[in-house]
Amino acid sequence: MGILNVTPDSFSDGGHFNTRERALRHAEQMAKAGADIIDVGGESTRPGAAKVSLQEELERVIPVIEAIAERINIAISIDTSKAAVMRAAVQAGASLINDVNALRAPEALKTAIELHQPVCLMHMHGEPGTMQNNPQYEDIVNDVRTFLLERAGQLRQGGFSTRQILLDPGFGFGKTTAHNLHLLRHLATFSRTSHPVLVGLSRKSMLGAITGRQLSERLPASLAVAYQALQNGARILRVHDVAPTLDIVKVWQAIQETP
Ligand code: 8Y7
Repeated sequence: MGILNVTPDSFSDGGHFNTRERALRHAEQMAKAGADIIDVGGESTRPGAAKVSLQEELERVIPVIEAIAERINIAISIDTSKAAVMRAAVQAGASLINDVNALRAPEALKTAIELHQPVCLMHMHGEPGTMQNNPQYEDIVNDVRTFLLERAGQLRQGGFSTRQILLDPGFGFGKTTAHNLHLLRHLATFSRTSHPVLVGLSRKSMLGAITGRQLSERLPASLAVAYQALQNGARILRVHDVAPTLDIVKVWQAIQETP
């Protein structure tokens, strides 16, 4: 899964044309590099990021989804927590809902059930603005697992099958580096549920904490954790660097297929 952030660039003159064109080119590059899914997001969920209005989020992501659906043969995921964005995105061609808030926003659960597209439920402790302020857990693996299975149960009651509900422990969302490492080490707890497991570790700050590297220098560390995630049962990797990630997926697969 290649990450496509659709947030206005500093060169755009108030309109969204440059942003859209750049987003489409980036999507084309990731598709060519071998991505199976493009995850389109219009609201930054990074710690401390400003919230985006519904209108603004729709204006950012919907034209991009329409353009990708029209021009590229690839699955499109919509990264949103808002019910109205989910609805418009699926209408425009998205076939996966990626919600870092696990359908807790008003109407989100009901809307996802109506739309009946696969959903990725991600665990987040607290709110983006404050989630990194001393997060605490009783037992992180169990707490995250219990939360995700409760949310999954809601979708199952709405007629979803286990395979249509992806689980994601939400690396970096209200977690210390120690919490993240513990979740990665015990990721098999999530794959053992029979739900597909999706992870987002690409360039995250825990990798900066471990290696001392800036964002732009975190590819080797990102590949190392991607490999470990595959080994522990993850089947969808949400990444910035599609081509290098696909290489490590191929190496991992070749090793798995060897007796
Ligand atoms: C994740 C995510 C982000 C993640 C899923 C970033 C939207 C922060 N991280 N969605 N989104 N899982 N499912 O660094 O880990 O990419 S945004």
